[in-house]
Amino acid sequence: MRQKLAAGNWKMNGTSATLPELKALADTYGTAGVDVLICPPAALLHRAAEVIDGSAVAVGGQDCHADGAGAHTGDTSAEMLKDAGASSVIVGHSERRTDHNESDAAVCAKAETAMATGLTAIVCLGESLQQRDAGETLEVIGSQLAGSVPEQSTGDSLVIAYEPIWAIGTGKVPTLEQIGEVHGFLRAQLVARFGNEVGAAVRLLYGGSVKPSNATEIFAVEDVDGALVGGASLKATDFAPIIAAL
Ligand code: G2H
Repeated sequence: MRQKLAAGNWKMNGTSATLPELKALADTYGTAGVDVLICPPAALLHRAAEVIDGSAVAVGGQDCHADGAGAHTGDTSAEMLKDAGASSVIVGHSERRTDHNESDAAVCAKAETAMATGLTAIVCLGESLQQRDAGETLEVIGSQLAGSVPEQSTGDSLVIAYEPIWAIGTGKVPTLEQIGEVHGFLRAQLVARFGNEVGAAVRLLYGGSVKPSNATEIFAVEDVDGALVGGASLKATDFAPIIAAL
């Protein structure tokens, strides 16, 4: 039985003034059977970890470098995230793949380092609208999965987030059939590559314009084990009903 996961990605939003939203969430949430994770910007992580201390809410990073340490100005290592209190890190979000030209191999290297450091890697995948319209969705997703997910992945160290690029921050959401098709494909690919036990244990999140109003129907789709939520994770009053829908 896979534990449901509601993961919030604050992206480059939030300041110390946003931390009371996290406090409100931490004070309210500890639902049995549901993991709650917030990934604030790296500069806020330490303070966010203090805010959630003793609660059922966890914090994570939004990216890490593939190297353990070194001359990489502006980057953050997996060890630093862990030291600041993170349990997980998002890697390969489409905004990083686009803004920083991250390839599947680069994402895989980051995920490997995260796992070796003891963090759960939340590996993001997703097709563009052009690729969907061309009927290439499963081919693209299969290729990203093969290239971005490390060989040593386990049911605990790996989470996959399916985020169609055209649904991110746009208010557009795939049909439930489209979500189900991709999640079913991902599950089958994971089982084929890692075997039944690991393949069945990896959690598959849907991400892209998840809101309180659409969460219930999305979570009812087979093999959707939770969500990676952007905009609607910034306010406790938006994120709480999404958690409750799981
Ligand atoms: C997709 C998602 C969070 P939003 O990027 O990862 O953002 O929910 O704002 O579409």
